[in-house]
Amino acid sequence: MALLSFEKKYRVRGGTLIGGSLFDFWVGPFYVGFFGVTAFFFAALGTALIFVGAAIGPTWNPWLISIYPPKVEAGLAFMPMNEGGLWQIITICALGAFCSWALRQVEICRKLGMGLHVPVAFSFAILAFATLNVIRPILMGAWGHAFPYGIWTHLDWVSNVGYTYGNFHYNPAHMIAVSLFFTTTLALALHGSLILSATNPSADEVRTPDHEDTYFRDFIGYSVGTLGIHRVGLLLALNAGLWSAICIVISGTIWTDAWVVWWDWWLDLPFWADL
Ligand code: 07D
Ligand code: U10
Repeated sequence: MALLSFEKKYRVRGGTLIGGSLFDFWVGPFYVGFFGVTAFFFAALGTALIFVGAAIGPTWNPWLISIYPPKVEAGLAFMPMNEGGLWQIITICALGAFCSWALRQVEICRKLGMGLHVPVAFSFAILAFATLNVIRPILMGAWGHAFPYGIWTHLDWVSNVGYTYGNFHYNPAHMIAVSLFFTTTLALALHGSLILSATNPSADEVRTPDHEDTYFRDFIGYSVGTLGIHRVGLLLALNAGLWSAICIVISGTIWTDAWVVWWDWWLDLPFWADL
């Protein structure tokens, strides 16, 4: 069905989570919905507040503008605007916008009678963000442990936090997360190239999924299948985000030493501990 006639068929009321048919309409190509309105509100307010922070100073250089969280000494208190309060409200706006975005995805899925895989997947990104700037700071007792909103300063934060625990490469959950990120790109490259090679054959006929299956059976002795590769991809990608969240939430909460020390359990194994 052509896109425009399909849109006519599915652009009907219903499937909303809240507010009935209040915002149940489209503007141009976009579905609006209650959560479209809240997403726009939070995103606009958050962005405007970043400009307020930039105006307070000391720079308009986009690489160096930074909105800092409160100092560690302030603990978990609400702070005045220029002492981290701005950062606190922007964080609320960010989470408000991300959650609205996920719920808007849910409403669109419901309208189309589709599974909720996209909003579930996006929720893992939200979880990673919330872990960094809400869950871990609360567990450590101060908003000052969160990262600042600035291009350069958030990189400094990653570097500082990384070296606080010696060499972050020794964090076992970081190892798993990094491996999952790399494997995700491997799987996507395999899948993208396989599909393109099957649909752009040098001969004039497009190849079938049987060709795709057979390619991998010939090559590595196994094909996960056309539906399966998408399950593999989603599983890899979601775990990349999940293990990222795990690697940072355990740093400074249940593990405060250098990460290389964690590996002492290996040296202490009975096979060679007494040798
Ligand atoms: C957090 C993003 C959520 C996004 C959302 C949506 C908008 C709007 C606008 C659309 C999770 C946002 C939307 C803003 C957009 C429009 C128009 C996703 C998130 C909700 N590291 N490291 C990671 C590697 C080192 C350190 C993660 C590699 C050093 C610390 C990942 C290397 C030291 C932290 C990763 C390496 C160190 C991390 C990040 C190599 C520093 C974290 C991905 C090759 C000296 C962070 C949860 C992520 C983390 C993290 C990879 C090296 C420290 C696995 C490949 C050794 C302190 N590192 N790292 O989290 O786990 O995605 O965060 O050297 O906190 Mg590391
Ligand atoms: C995609 C897709 C799609 C599908 C798909 C897939 C992308 C449309 C249709 C594919 C996806 C998957 C299968 C799942 C996802 C994959 C990943 C997430 C990537 C990670 C993958 C792995 C970790 C697995 C890696 C496994 C490998 C590399 C297999 C290793 C195999 C070998 C080393 C054997 C290679 C074979 C050779 C060299 C020749 C064949 C002969 C033999 C095996 C017999 C033994 C050899 C002899 C008798 C000859 C003498 C020996 C010699 C010369 C040396 C051999 C050397 C060796 C190293 C063995 O989009 O949707 O669905 O499925």
